Amino acid sequence: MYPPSRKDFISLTLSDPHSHSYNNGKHRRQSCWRKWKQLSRLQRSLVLFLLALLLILGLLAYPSITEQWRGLSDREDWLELDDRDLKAVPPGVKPVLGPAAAGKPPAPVVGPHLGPAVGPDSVAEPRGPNVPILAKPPTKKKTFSNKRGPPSLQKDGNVSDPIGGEKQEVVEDEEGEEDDKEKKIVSWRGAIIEADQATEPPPSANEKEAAAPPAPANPADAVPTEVVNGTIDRLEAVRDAFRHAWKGYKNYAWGQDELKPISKSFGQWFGLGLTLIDSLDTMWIMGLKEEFAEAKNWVEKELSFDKNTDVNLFETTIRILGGLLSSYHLTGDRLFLEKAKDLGSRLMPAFKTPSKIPFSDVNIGKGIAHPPRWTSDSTLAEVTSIQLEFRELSRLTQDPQYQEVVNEVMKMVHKLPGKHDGLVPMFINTQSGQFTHKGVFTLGARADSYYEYLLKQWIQGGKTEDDLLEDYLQAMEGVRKHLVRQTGPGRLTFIGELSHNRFNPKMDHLVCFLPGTLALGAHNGLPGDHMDLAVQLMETCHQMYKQMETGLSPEIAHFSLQASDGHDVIVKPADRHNLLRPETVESLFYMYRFTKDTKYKDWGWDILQNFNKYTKVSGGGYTSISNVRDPVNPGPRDKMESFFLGETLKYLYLLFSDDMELLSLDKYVFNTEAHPLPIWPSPPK
Ligand code: DMJ
Repeated sequence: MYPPSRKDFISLTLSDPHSHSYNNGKHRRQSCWRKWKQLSRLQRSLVLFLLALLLILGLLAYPSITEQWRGLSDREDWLELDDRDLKAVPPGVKPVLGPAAAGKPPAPVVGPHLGPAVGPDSVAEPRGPNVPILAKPPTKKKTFSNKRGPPSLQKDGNVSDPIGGEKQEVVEDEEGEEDDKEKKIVSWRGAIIEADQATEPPPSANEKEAAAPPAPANPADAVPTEVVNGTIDRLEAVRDAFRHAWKGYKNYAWGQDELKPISKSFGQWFGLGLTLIDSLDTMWIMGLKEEFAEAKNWVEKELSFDKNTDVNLFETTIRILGGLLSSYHLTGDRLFLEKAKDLGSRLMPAFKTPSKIPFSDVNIGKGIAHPPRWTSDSTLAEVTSIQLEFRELSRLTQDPQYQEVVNEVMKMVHKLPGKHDGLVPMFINTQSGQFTHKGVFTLGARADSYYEYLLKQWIQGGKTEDDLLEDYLQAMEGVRKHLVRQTGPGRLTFIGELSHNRFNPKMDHLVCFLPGTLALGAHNGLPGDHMDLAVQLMETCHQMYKQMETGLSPEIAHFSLQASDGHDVIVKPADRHNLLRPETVESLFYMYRFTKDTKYKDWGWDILQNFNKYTKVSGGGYTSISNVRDPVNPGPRDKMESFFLGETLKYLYLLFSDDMELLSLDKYVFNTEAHPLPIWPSPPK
């Protein structure tokens, strides 16, 4: 005998009729069967009919029950998806820069990115009618409060408890609002961007993971926004960034050299309104008329060069003289030319040296120039990157003195011994006129714009000055021969440095001007392989951003030469800062103009977003940061360099514009501070 394993089992097992052991269940089943046998045939048929009827009714009711059940489980899936998506959304608004960094409560943030005002309680609506907003889930989740575990484990008590239940509803509603905020996200080229991602806070520690760019929740949302909206939104995003930067400058540093956006104060360098003048032509190009008018008014009423102040010849030339000349060309307003003339004449004493190689500093009030206190050397890039501006000043004023002094410098450098296949040392002595500190060759700090201005002077002058072209071509050959290498892991092409015949795989972010310059040369008829190198270097500069946790480049990158090394880009602790520099976006602009490859726009767009994410300061302004490897605490440095407005944002704007006639590269040449100057008309033959 096999006893039933469970007492409530409907057993069909026949028991052993000979068994005498006591079994109550068996006994009951036997008496049921006996009773069934005692029923008449009619009674048995009736019972069977009723059972069959019950079965049919049960089957008919099944779909609606399962439907209800499926509905419930679907929504639960939905909620899970919702949670996942929320994790993927970049962190919300929790300002840490600005007042918050100083332990003060965060002020509402003005979001320049996709809407006018974004704060903890407001979310910017994306511009344009067609910006896709991800489908919004139902906000009330209280029907499914079991997502939070059994009622007994819920903080606010059992949901069936009317008091606890009410409390629960309030909590759920608040969360619904939270969800609303978080789900206002737009998709842009496959990346999901929170509508107010343009706000400055880096993510908090536990949000770090969420800061990684998420995959779109819905493939339909991966449609590139550019296709949907056209380029206008990107242009507007740059304008917004400019307005935000300008707001900080206007509120806390008006008429001063540089904004300190965290402390809401300013820093002085020359005391000449550096940021204001550096920004003039950017505002004009962006069509920011009101801002331009206010700034012009300041130039007219407040700007005076009759000041007992020491200025750096190079910086003052490229930022202020260049800014004034460019503003004159764009507006036709002679105010700017008069100011440029005044400044140019005050800089001239710098050239009164035994060698005619200018001193680095000049007191524009007293008319006295001098080298830095510790040396009589000048930096090579500084004395060879003032030519575009001085030459143009001569052309405009019909006064040859400016052109003569800078041409003399170029002639001397052209003839000077000590170059290495066209590569130049970093210093030149103002007494002897000779190179000093020989043996170190770089395309980074102290030498960079020497190479840039060889090509650009040649273009400015109508491609007639052969010495400039010769020096440029020779130098690019020297670069190829001595400084170009590829990384081991990812075969990235980079430009290293040479120090007494030892190669150092180190590249300043400053070197990222080179892809743009090489492309400009190729566009002007120089060898096609210059363009090939430009394409490769552009990729590397892009990777210098992409491989960082903040998506922003360090000031200096080192590169791995061994294939076994894990990473292409290595950043030393002292080099992790980012000063909002323009060189990469500058090159992206040239590359897009000459190739029309939209990936360059996309790379620039990523950079703008990361500037917005990690360097934007509430209350106005952007700040340089100390650590591009730490998205949680990038370390705001409390300084907005004037070139962020003069160059970085201008190049981003021009990159996103498809108007090739907006500062056509066949009509203008940009100085090294992004101030466009006209290419001279060819002399009549
Ligand atoms: C600018 O002032 C100029 O572009 C200069 O040639 C290099 N340094 C800064 C920007 O990084």
